[in-house]
Amino acid sequence: MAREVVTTCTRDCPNTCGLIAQVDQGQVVLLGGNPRHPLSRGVACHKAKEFVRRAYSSERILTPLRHNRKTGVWQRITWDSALNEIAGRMNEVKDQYGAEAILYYRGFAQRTALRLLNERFFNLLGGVTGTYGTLCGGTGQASQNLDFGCRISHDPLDYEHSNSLVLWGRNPVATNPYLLPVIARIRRQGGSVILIDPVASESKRICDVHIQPAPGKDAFLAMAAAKQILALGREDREFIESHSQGFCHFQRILDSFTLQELAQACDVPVQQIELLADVLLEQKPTGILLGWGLHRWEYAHHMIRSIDALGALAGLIGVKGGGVSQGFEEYAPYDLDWVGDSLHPNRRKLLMPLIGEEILKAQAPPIQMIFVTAGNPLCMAPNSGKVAAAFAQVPFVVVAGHFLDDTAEQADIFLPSTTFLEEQDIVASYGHNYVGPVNQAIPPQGESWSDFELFQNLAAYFPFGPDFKRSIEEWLTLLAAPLLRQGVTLEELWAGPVRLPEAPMVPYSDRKFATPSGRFQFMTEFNRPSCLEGKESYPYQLMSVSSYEWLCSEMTPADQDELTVIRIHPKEAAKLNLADGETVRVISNVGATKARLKLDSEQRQDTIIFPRGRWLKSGSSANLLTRDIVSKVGNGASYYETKVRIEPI
Ligand SMILES: Nc1nc2c(c(=O)[nH]1)N[C@H]1C(S)=C(S)[C@@H](COP(=O)(O)OP(=O)(O)OC[C@H]3O[C@@H](n4cnc5c(=O)[nH]c(N)nc54)[C@H](O)[C@@H]3O)O[C@H]1N2
Ligand SMILES: Nc1nc2c(c(=O)[nH]1)N[C@H]1C(S)=C(S)[C@@H](COP(=O)(O)OP(=O)(O)OC[C@H]3O[C@@H](n4cnc5c(=O)[nH]c(N)nc54)[C@H](O)[C@@H]3O)O[C@H]1N2
Ligand code: SF4
Ligand SMILES: [Mo]
Repeated sequence: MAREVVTTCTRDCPNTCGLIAQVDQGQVVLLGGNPRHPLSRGVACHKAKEFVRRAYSSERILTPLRHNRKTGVWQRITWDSALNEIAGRMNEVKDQYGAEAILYYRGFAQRTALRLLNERFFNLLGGVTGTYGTLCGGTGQASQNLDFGCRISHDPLDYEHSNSLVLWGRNPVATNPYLLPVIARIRRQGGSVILIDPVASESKRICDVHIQPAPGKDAFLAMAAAKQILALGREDREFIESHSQGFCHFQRILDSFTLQELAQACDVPVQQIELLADVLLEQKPTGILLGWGLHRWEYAHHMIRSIDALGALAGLIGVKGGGVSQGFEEYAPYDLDWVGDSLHPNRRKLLMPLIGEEILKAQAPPIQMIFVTAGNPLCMAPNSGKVAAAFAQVPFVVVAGHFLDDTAEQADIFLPSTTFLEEQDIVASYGHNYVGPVNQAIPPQGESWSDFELFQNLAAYFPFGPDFKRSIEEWLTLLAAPLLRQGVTLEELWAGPVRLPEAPMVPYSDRKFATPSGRFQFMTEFNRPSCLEGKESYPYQLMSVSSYEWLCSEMTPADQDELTVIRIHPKEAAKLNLADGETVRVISNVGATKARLKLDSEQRQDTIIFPRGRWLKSGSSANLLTRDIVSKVGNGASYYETKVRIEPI
């Protein structure tokens, strides 16, 4: 008889599904959805099944390893000798260069409560160098903070009140399945679901209309729809006059363009702009959902702020079933004092989107040691070539993970990590308002340790060891204290998903905004970004989007034998004399890589769609091409500001 363990998917995914692991004779035989989770409602995605395969993969590394980076020889070692060597090197580096010569790089792969203690370890060790900025969602948050004071998204359960939906740069079929029943319900009831995406993504087939703007030009599209609403005299005057600030400046920006000019700038027919405005006006309330694709532009804030402004004009702010929503703060429920950042308020931080460059140029002290958990920056940070060069020059690298991926291959010491199936913890979400239990379904595989166990045991080598030595239950009681104060118990948290008691269903329904004026803030400035690269040599915008099949770079070494399948419009392929299935070289001003071509007449002619995540060692990796530049607002990685050309091999 299989045993059922209630748990939660902790992977880097906004869905954070409630899961049930069926365990038979100590093995997970099925990982399915928990019917008691109000959003995932018993459904888990195809990647959950894949995750079980990953957890049991014969290629997963289950013992600590030492690596001779010169000869390439890997050697199995004990945890004792691994920790001894790491602690010794930490002390040496600290004594010789100071703690800032150690860089702690925390990736995004797991965002559970106990992961906060990883940071605590490094704060107790001394003010090591950390990171700031993000490869993921910070740009959107920072941009929306400018308009709303504090970004708060509608509870996804609130979309039950929406009569229409706009998916603006979001691909729920691949990345966010809890939206699928919402979309189906709206359409069943005759409402429209509009996809706005330069890429014809997997979500196109579940939407009524696909608006396919030129990449990175959504600000013009949002402004065009706003202009149309104003031309019809249908803007929400009451909201504008009583609850907003800066509207006249925004209107001045709109006045500097004609509707035709805006339509041309985003390359969307006027008729589709009229349709968008019509849906916002006639199918109220419309939920506007921003995805993460929008963040990866240098001027992403223009796009996001224009969309916020459009939502405000259309009367969607603070309204049931409406709103302009994006993400949630997955660490909001916890007491962040335990991270210990205040111990070293002035410690050095490197800008994550420029991590290669930042490591290379770090001086006084130069980086002597890097410790990576839950990340694969060599593959996933922009400009992989530079990141690899930076790691190569650092004398001592420790990587904790599951497989020998690109980053692990640069390690001197590799530490085997558990998967969430092997851990006890809790996890909040960046895609909704539920905290879920992570209950241990199976014992740690091989000699793998959770990050918690790793840092607790490593702490024992230092004077602050006793501080760390508390049980999981004790730590969670401390970390989740704000939740417990709101009446939630740890027992409840471990039994199933718990909604954050204070999270609003409909933010800003009281029309209060944490902006300096207390009002919604319209965008008041718009400087048109110029195109940085020559059109002729690199004619295609590289859209290095999420893959439907896999999550970030979480694949196995065996998956690296194939080339990434990239999509291009057949007319462009014909111009270049390239055939479907052909192997090509993709070249940017940063680097080059190989890929397999697939012709797709639904794509724009000025884009190449290149799913991110395949490793460098496959010779077919998106970030060998991406430029390392940082967004103007929010310190985000502007991956999509990359142009490429392709050639036959
Ligand atoms: N299957 C799968 N699921 C995943 C992931 C994965 O790798 N694979 N990754 C996870 C992670 S880390 C995250 S952050 C989320 C991301 O979740 P999503 O935001 O849904 O996914 P993305 O692929 O990042 O971007 C969504 C869409 O934005 C579009 N886009 C890009 N630029 C523009 C633009 O200028 N304008 C408009 N309108 N659209 C644009 C892209 O073409 C893409 O189709 O998904 C998570 N879930
Ligand atoms: N070109 C391009 N690149 C992108 C993006 C893009 O749109 N285009 N999007 C970006 C986005 S949204 C994101 S979030 C980042 C993700 O970037 P990263 O977080 O760097 O990449 P992942 O692939 O999630 O890293 C997974 C690694 O974490 C390890 N791991 C998993 N769980 C654990 C654990 O519990 N403990 C430890 N120690 N290790 C663990 C896995 O074994 C694996 O090595 O990539 C970004 N990269
Ligand atoms: S949708 Fe996301 S959270 Fe849900 S099972 Fe799949 S990967 Fe995990
Ligand atoms: Mo992400």
